[in-house]
Amino acid sequence: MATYATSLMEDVKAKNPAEPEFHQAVEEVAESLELVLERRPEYRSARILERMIEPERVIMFRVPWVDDQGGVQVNRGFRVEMNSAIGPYKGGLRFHPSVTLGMLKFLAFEQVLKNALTTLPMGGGKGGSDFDPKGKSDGEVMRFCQSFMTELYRHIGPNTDVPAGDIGVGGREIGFLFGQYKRLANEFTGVLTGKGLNWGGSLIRPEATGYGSVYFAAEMLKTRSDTLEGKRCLVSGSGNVAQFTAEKLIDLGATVLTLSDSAGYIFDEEGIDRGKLDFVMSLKNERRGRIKEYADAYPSAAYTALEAEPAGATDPIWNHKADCAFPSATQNEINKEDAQNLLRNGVTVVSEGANMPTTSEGVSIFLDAGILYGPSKAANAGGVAVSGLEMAQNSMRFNWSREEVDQKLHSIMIDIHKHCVSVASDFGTPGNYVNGANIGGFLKVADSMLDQGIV
Ligand code: NDP
Ligand code: 2IT
Repeated sequence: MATYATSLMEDVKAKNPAEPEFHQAVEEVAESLELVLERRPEYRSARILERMIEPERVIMFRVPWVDDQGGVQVNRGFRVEMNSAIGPYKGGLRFHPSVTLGMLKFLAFEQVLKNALTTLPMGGGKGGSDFDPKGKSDGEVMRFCQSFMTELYRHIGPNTDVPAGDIGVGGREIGFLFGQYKRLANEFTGVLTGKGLNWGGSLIRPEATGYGSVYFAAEMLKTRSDTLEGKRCLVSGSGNVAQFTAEKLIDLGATVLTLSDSAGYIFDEEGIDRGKLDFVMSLKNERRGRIKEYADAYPSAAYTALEAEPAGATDPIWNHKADCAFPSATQNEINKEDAQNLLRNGVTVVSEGANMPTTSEGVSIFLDAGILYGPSKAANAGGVAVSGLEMAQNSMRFNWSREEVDQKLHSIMIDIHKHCVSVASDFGTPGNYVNGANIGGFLKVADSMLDQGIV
């Protein structure tokens, strides 16, 4: 690691102890920026990166609620308002027991650069809670969301900070959060994205992250005169991103072999077709069941439980013969050995639907091998891009059709890809989408910060 990144990382670790995911995210960007800071020393003297890694504001609050047995529960709520240089803070809310301040700082930092890449005017933020929606009744989820919003509402607004969904926060949760915001603020505004279609949501927002990740993979393949048709694809997760990644892959003639949840994964040698995907959508979104049930319903599939695996162990989902991988569950789900397994099994395309799903060692392995590796802040930017389009539609008090939003999403993903390719080449690392995304996102935010003075 070069000098500037090394000394920056020493400070980051001393100042932000016990936040390993945040360190990982900053380190990757700092390494890409060595190339930029040599050429543009004014960023260094203005301490742009040092400012960018310090959240503009962090809100941390108590979220008390009453469970179905009448017991009092207490969770912790957060909103990290990271950077507003190019627009209002924008980014999802994650409800998962693993949520900590450090986890959300990593996600908020990534979001700042990702949002800059979308070409739309959005700053970056992230929030959430250590609340686990799994196994909770609708009433419990509603009471939790109402309590969460009772504090959060005073910090957000359509021109200030616009949250959305992430792990554990989908249409149901956004509905409860929006209802409580409206009641407290006495305003009907586009303060959240991912809303229902009847009350200000955008068509294609549920599909956007998964579709976008597939569009990005298709653009990468185009640089090698290839397409997704007939490709064997490994997809992890079975939530929002995984479902619509699978849907678009099926539409484009690829074969989807796997899906997973935190308990295990299914491998279907015959491929997951439209009918089987409908089963998964109803299983996950309506019955809120486990992916294991897929193997009970379809004998062509084998289920492997992961419960006994220690954290950081090799994940067998990445050890099948395939052409493409779409990690769409969570951070660091591909470690060094998983990356090696993917290469050994013939994978030449990785498009990251999840945020930072590959460890630093895994990323180096992909880059050294010269495969088509689309890092999350570029490949999964379609979700927040359509959130930006939802904000635009709310401001206009008008809705675009499904075709119009999908076409805009597609052209945004093409532009992000093109921008990554051109920035990576400008900085002497052609084909390196990590540098392309990190530098491309950074430059827009950095120049805006320079214009706005020391703030
Ligand atoms: P969902 O909650 O809809 O689905 C998450 C899926 O990942 C579930 O299958 C879940 O399994 C699995 N998962 C979550 N945490 C873990 C874990 N610690 N270990 C193993 N499996 C896990 O979330 P999304 O699909 O929205 O998000 C998936 C990823 O995509 C996240 O990294 C998110 O940050 C990222 N992302 C999401 C966007 C969006 O628009 N929703 C936009 C851009 C990125 P289980 O149900 O068992 O927990
Ligand atoms: O990580 C992400 O980009 C998201 N969870 C979506 C954020 C958004 O505001 O739509």
